[in-house]
Amino acid sequence: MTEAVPRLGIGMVGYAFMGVAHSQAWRNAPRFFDLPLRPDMAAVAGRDEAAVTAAATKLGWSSTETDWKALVSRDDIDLVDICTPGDTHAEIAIAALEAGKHVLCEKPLANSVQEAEAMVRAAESSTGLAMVGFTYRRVPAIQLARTLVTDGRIGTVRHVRAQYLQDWIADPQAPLSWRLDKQKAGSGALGDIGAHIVDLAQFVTGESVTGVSAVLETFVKERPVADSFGGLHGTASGTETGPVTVDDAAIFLGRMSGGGLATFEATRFAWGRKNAIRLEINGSHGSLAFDFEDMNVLHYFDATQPAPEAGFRRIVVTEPEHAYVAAWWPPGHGLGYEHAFTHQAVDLITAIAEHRQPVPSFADGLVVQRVLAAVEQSAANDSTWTSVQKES
Ligand code: 4PW
Repeated sequence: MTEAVPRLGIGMVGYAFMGVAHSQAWRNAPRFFDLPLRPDMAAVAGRDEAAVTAAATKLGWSSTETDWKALVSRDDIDLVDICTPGDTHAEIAIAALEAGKHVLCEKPLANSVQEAEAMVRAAESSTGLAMVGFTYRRVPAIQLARTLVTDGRIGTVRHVRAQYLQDWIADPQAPLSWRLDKQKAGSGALGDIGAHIVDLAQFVTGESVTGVSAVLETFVKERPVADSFGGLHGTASGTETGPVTVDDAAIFLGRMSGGGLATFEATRFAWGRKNAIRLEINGSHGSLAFDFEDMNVLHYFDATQPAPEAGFRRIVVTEPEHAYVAAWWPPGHGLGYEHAFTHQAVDLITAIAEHRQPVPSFADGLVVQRVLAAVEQSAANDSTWTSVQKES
């Protein structure tokens, strides 16, 4: 008789867009991967009792709490999954870590460097393990890009060209959401999507961003107040408007620790670009190019090949040898947005079972937070070159 797989009680705080994505990950991870621990979707927390009860039924959670503190103190919860806006990350994560729980926290880690530092300290002194949700690392083509860079297949990194382009507020009538409120979100396109491309640039190259020169802009300063929201889109039937208190777009130059130069562009005003996360890296003897809107593909140029036959190769990253793919479908059948969340759950569960630090850690989240802070500081000082704070 085989031993039963030990249980890992999950408690999730928040159940909107990210909560839905995380819920499907906890549900699907044990159905496709052989896991050392069985995630048990024990409880979901939200302030509105009727809404959280409906979400629990729809998403597959066994019980509900209307106070996240009650969820954090439950004995049947081993891991607290934070899917709330950034202004609550630090308080919930620190309380959970102090209670000895493991934590998965959505990105960006916090709304300020100070909060992120406190979260790192809490993680260091807890028996719980902590991870930040830079989910796009778990796209198989991104994993392949990192492997090719690590294996020296493009040589020394000269250029990183990173863009995260969306268009969901390009229409000035698109209503306000918490993502446009500095109090809640910390920043706008910078933290919400710019954080991802900073993390991806650092993850794929294995280097860090050491300094930046930045501009931030808010194109539409006043928007309709929303009646309701689903995903990124809301509806507004009234005439009331309110201020946008974050950046709509963030553009910055950076220097990489290996000597290369980087450009970053994060905007929600790129009509037609829905979730275009584009990363192109030029090395001393090759290049890589990725676009999330064609997420199962990585383009690779090998400059060591004879020029007449050295074109960009289009690698379809759906072979069983590629990261995570063997658990899913036959070659060519492809993965989507949600699979990266499932991979994130798999990697976290495995790290917990093996008692090792999951990545990206809260310390990795702090590194990104410091880049975001340097960008804001530079933009506030007429794009003055600003060094990214090193570890203290
Ligand atoms: O992955 C992205 C997020 O980090 C999503 O597409 C939306 O933009 C929601 O928040 C950010």
